[in-house]
Amino acid sequence: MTTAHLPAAPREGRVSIVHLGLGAFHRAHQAVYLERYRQRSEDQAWGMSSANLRGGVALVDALREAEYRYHVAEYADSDNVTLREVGVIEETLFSGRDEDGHWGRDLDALLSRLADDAVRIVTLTVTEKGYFLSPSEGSLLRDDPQIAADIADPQAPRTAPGILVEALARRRAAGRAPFTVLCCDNMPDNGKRTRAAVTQLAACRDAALAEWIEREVAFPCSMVDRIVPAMTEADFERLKALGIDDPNAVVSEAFIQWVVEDDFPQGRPDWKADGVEMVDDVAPFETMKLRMLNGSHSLIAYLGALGGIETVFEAVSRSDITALLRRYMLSEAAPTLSMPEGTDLEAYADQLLERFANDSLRHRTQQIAMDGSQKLPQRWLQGALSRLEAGEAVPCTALGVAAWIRYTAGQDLHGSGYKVDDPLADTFARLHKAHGEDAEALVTAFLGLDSVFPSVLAGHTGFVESVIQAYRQLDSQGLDDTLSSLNATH
Ligand code: NAI
Ligand code: CS2
Repeated sequence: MTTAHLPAAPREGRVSIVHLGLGAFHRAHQAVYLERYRQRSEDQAWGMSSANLRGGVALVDALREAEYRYHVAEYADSDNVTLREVGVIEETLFSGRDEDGHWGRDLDALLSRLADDAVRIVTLTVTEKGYFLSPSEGSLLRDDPQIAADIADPQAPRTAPGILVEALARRRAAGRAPFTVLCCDNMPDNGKRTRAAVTQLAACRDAALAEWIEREVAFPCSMVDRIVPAMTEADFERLKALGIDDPNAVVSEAFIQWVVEDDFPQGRPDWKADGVEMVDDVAPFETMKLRMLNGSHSLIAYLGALGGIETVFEAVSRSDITALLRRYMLSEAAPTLSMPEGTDLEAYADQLLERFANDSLRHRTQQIAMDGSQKLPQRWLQGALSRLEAGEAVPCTALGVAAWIRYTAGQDLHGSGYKVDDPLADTFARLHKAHGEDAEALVTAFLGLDSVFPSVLAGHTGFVESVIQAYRQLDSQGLDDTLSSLNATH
């Protein structure tokens, strides 16, 4: 085992970036890029304040306790790990609901921080559902109880869009320039979507504020990539054996990527030398990553969870699953992409399979299976639609959709139960109860969920038929037979 130790940069930075969504990914991605920057630059203008708006209070407090230093264990493979100490977070805040049901413990501090002149960028990783947009149409979910609460009481916001609107309103009232909003969640056009959520919410409060935001605030899009699974007890033990006893540590792969649209009117760290790719248009990279990496991940997640396969690594150690993934990537995802000249999508697919095979990551299929209603449109459905419109079949995607529907029943193919974690979980339970064993009625009802499935897809007879057939086969013959008959058709 080769272990490299990288201590954090000794200097203190000034808080000029606020991050919303202090989860595992933020600690191993945006914070690591800034740590790399601080390691090599004399510039002390860039430090971070990181906040949780929902859940994660224990991490906020534990990081405070640890004086905001923690470790990222970056595994190239099981023999090579870099233990990186990160020290760019200067403050952690929690504005969510505490154990007694009270909201907004550090909300005032967060809003004051966001209104501070020194703050120039706000980054976000609040998961796809944290923007409160309809996944298929991208319009604000005004009837969601949390958004409704932010509309009713905009000065005490609970949601990420609500916090951004209130902070921008304060800056506008004080005659300050706005900050740049940099979304780092896995969504297509993530900057544009964040802008839509923020301006639509602002318009519920003040049309002039909405116009000001539309005109003055930059929302660059970005593509982010690094596999950072939720920590397990085994991960903490593994790190202890390497001398790292750190409750705030995260494990990631060595690979890291950030492609960012260069639109930062208030400035940004000069982080190109740290590997950040600054481009004019992120869309091709984002679509490639969402359809090839995340699309494959979701196939692994639903088929794996149904088949009792616990991790991505275990899934891709099966040749029938890698055959399916390769076929999905090269025949159903790659042909839908318009990449800059010279992009080699076959090499990209090979690299992804290699990354999935990293046996140092315990990336659970159940983790990736979360929030499917928010993920399917951009990972599978938009690509499938364009293939079907071109007269091509999408058998791997149809199997994926069937597996997702079957997964939402809350019981795998061997009868073991699990919790379905999704904003639409109650709707799923209702549909399963109403249609039970009737595959045709069940699939039709699921494809009728218009916040997930575009109506053209739900009305495409060939696609609907192949989902029904895949559902029946999975349910009656199990995973192995379903995969072997699909792989035999290639
Ligand atoms: P995590 O579970 O460690 O953290 C989730 C974060 O989202 C927490 O800070 C939580 O408070 C916040 N959150 C959840 N729902 C929210 C809501 N409704 N409103 C406000 N905040 C909310 O997950 P992790 O690994 O940090 O991933 C978060 C997001 O980062 C993903 O959904 C994805 O979009 C993006 N991402 C994650 C990668 C990974 O491998 N973990 C890689 C690339 C992107
Ligand atoms: C995963 C992603 O949880 C999921 O849905 O597909 O978070 C994946 O790990 C990242 O996008 C990799 O960059």
